[in-house]
Amino acid sequence: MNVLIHKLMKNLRIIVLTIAAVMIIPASCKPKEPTDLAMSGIIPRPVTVTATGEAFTLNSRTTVFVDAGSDEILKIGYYLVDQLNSSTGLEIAVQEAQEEPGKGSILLTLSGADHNLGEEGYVLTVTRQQVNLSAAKPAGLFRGIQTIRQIMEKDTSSEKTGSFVIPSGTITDHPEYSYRGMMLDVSRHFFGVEDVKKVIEYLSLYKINTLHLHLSDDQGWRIEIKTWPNLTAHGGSTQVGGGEGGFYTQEQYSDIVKFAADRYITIVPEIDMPGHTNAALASYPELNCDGKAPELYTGTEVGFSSLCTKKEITYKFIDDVVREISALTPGPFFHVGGDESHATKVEDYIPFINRVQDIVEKYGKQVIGWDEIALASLKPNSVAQCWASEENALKAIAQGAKILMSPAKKAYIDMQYDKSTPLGLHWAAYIEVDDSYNWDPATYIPGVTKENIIGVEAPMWTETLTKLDDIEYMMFPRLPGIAEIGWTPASLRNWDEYKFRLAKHGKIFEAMDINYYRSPRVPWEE
Ligand code: NGO
Repeated sequence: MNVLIHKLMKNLRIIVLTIAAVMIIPASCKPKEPTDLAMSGIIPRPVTVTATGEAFTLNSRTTVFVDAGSDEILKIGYYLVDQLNSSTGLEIAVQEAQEEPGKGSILLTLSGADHNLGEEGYVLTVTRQQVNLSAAKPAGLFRGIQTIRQIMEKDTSSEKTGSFVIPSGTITDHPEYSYRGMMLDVSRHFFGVEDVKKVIEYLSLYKINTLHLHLSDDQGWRIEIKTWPNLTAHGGSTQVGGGEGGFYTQEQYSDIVKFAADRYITIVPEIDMPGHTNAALASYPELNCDGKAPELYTGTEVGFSSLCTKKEITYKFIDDVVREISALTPGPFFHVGGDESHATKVEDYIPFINRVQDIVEKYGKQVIGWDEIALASLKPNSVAQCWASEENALKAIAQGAKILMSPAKKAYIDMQYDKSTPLGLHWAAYIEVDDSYNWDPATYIPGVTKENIIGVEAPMWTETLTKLDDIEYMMFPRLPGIAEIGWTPASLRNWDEYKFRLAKHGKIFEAMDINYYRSPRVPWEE
C-alpha cells in the first residue's frame, strides 16, 4: 500500500513539475512587466480577475501557513506544498499559523472569507509580499489551489534559473452550478483503478467536482456485490469485442471514492436498469421473466435487455445492490439509469422506476436517472439527466424535479470531433471543440431555466474506447470547456476569447503526457 502511495505521489510530482515548467509565456505575447495575472489563461475563467502587474516569488524562505487546529486544512496545505516543491525544487514547509504570517508567506485560511463564496468559492490575493487564499469552506481552498497551479510561471524576468513567480492581483471566484461532472462508462470497456485515478487528477485541475461511474450495462457488471457474487464472477468477465473485462472489488471502489474525496470530487455510482442489464441477466437466470440466462454480450447494440419488472426477486436484487453500493458511497446521489428501456413496456417501466426510487430513498440517497425517468412519478429531489428528450426534461420540471444537462449534441464527449476522428461515435453529432463550448445550459431547452438546473455533465461512453489514451483524446480539449460552462457565468463566456486561453493549455497537456486532439480551431501556442 505504501509503495502504491509513494508511486502515486511520484506521478503527481512529475505532473506538477511539468505543468509549472511549461507555463512559460512565449516571447510573442510577453506579459507586462513582470507578469500579468489577466493573461494567465485560467480555465475555467474566474468571475473577477484584477491584475496589479507585479509578482510573488517563491524562494527558500517561502512558507505555507494554514489555520491552526484543523486536520482538513492542514492536509490541503500539504497538497499545496507538494505541488509547489515538486515544481520549484524548493523545500517549502507547511505550518499552522500561530500569528499573522509575514512577508514571503502563502496563507490558506477559512477566516474572514465572505460566506457568499459558498461551498467552492475562493478569493486569491497575490502581492509581491504574500499570497492569501481564503474561502468559506475547505473545498474552496482546494479549487483556489488549482488556480495557483495554472498561474504559476517560470520566472523569465530574472537571470536566476529555476525560480518561479505567481502574478499579482486579486481573483474572486465561485461556480455558477453546484454540479460539474464527467461520466465514465467502465462497462463497455473496463478501466482499472489507476486509469480512473488519472481521470480524477485531470478533472481536479479544471475544478470539476463529480465523477459519475457507469458501473453496469449489457456488456459488463463492474462492481463487486457481496450478496450476488456471480454479477462480477460471470457478468464482469468480458466487454465489448470480447476482451477479458474486469471489475472493482468493494475495497477498490472505496479507494476510488477516497481518492476522489481527497480532491473534493464526489463519485456518483450508476447501476443502469431496467434495460442495459444483459450482464446481470446472464449471471442470474432468476432475474429473467422466462428464468433462462442469456449469453454474455460483447456487441454494441442497445435496448434489447430488461430485468423482469414483475418478479419480486428483481426488487430484492435491486435492494441488495443499492444497499451495498450506497454504504460505500458518501455522496448524495445514486444513479439508476433508466435509459432506452425499449424491451420494457411503458406500463411496466413506470411502476418499476417508482419502486426503485423508494429503494434508493430508503438507503438515504437521491435519485438521478437518464431523462426517460420523467415518465414515472418523480420525487421532488430526483434529478433527470437530460441527454436526448426535451419533452422529458419539461415533464421532469413540471413534477418539481431538477435537471442535469448532458445534451448529446453538445456534451457527449464520446462523439467524434469530425468525420476523420479515428475514435468515437457520431449518432448525435460531430462535436468540434467550439461546438462543445458554444452552448448555455440555461437556454438550451426552451422552458428549462437556470433555476431548474443543478449543473452539467460530459458523458464518456466507451463502445470504441479501449485504453486511457483513447479517453484522453476524447476528453481533451473538450472537457476544460465543459468545466467552464459549469463554472463561469454565461456572460463571461465567449469562444473567441476562450480559444486563446485554451491554446495555452496545449503545453500543459503535452507536459502531462495527455494524448489530446490538436483541433485546427484552436490557435495552439508553440
Ligand atoms: C446513449 C445510450 C448509451 C450509449 C451512448 C453512446 C444514453 C443515455 N444511452 O446515451 O447506452 O452508450 O448513447 O453515445
